[in-house]
Amino acid sequence: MLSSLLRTPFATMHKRLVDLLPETRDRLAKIRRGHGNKVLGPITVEQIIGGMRGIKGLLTQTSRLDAFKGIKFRGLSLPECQIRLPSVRREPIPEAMFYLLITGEVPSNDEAEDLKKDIAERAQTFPNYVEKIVNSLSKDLHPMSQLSIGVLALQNESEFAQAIRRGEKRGNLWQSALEDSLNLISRIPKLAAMIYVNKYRDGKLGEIRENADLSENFCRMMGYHDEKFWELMRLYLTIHCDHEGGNVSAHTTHLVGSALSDPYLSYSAGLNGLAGPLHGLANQECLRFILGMKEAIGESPSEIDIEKYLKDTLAKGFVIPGYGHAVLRVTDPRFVCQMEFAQRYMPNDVLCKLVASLYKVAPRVLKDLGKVSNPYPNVDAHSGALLTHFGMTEYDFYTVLFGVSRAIGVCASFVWSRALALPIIRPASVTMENLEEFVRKT
Ligand code: AMX
Repeated sequence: MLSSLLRTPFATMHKRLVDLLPETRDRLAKIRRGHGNKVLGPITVEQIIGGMRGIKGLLTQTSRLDAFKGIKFRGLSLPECQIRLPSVRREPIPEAMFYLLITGEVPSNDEAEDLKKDIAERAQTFPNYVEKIVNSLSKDLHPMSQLSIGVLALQNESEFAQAIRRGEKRGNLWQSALEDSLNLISRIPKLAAMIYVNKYRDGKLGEIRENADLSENFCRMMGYHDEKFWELMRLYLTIHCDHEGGNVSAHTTHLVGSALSDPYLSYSAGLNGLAGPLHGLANQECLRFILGMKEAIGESPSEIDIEKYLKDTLAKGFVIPGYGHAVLRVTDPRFVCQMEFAQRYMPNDVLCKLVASLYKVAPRVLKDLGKVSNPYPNVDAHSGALLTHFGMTEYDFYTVLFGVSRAIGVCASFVWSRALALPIIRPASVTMENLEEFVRKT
């Protein structure tokens, strides 16, 4: 069975995973056997009502989010990833990130290159029937709805679903999960590019190159030929790929996958969560907000003008998009990376300067509200200004870019969830009467 799935191009990553499996399974079994009944933390009534904030209830191998240090991918911070992962210029190629998330190891250039070729090759084979479905969708349909439909349509290709049908042992399901994951990660850029050219261009896809990385090919398909834009997309695809297990898109994918739904069914569900304005959709809202601010108070407003604009926005009952986070309590390192990118490549860009000016004022205004847990910018506060610089102004498409990236992280987690044979997720819930009874007794 294993040999039939050992395709030469990604044999290194696959073989490494095969090596890592017994020891990782053993580590988990030891924890479970020896310490399964130990208590990791209490659960408060507030956490039950308040979106389970801070409850540790998920096992996620690929990344961990620290409230003060930000995201670490397999123990590596973003700047460490930028230094250590194979890149074209400075930003890591997305394939290297997937290798890291899957194996926990930094790939050599050759290993990253193998995976890059495999992904480019898989991208060439896109099912015709899915193309027809996507091309038949109304241009008015939000790009995220189109993306979710497209991923769902790809499900017909699922090797995982076939493995389930033929009664494959649970312990072997990671193999077809990896196969589906590689296909999904390879094909989702084309799906996204089709949505882009159908909705905003003439419907014609650019050609992809066998020796190009996922970022370059994605940009080419959408009709972007500026190498700096490819580099921005590398940054974009790397920083958005994973944010531990509890965020809505990762959590949903994991939850649906725990029912042994295949990666396509699971990620289509995850995308629907990503499309929410408090999660991934915030990136389109951020650019709308910056443009609105520019229109209202000009290109280089004073701090007093910005403060007034923010206060007016809040008074109307709107949030400041791109600010705040459920876990982070500092400026998101993913925002910092993007600010550095702007300073390096486009120091005089008007929108990027506005983003920087907003950063000087918004934390103070949000702090003054007295209720905001984190008044600092998150990943979404900057990306729209960078994309607009290169001509990608269609902000209702931005969450699709997030969706292309997030596939990398959630698929790596999906593979590990099946490799560790994690069970179906089924937490318990309480009624309001249960809570009232509990508080009466305590
Ligand atoms: N502007 C205005 N008010 C904000 C705010 C913001 N940026 N961030 C938080 N608040 C408010 C909340 O609405 C809440 O008000 P309420 O008590 O009247 O309902 C209060 O502050 C406390 O919320 P919190 O504990 O600070 O945040 P949270 O963990 O409940 O929610 C988040 C986190 C991200 C949803 C929230 O900060 C927010 O709505 N931010 C703006 C939208 C955004 O940028 N989302 C993207 C997040 C990153 C991502 O997933 N892509």
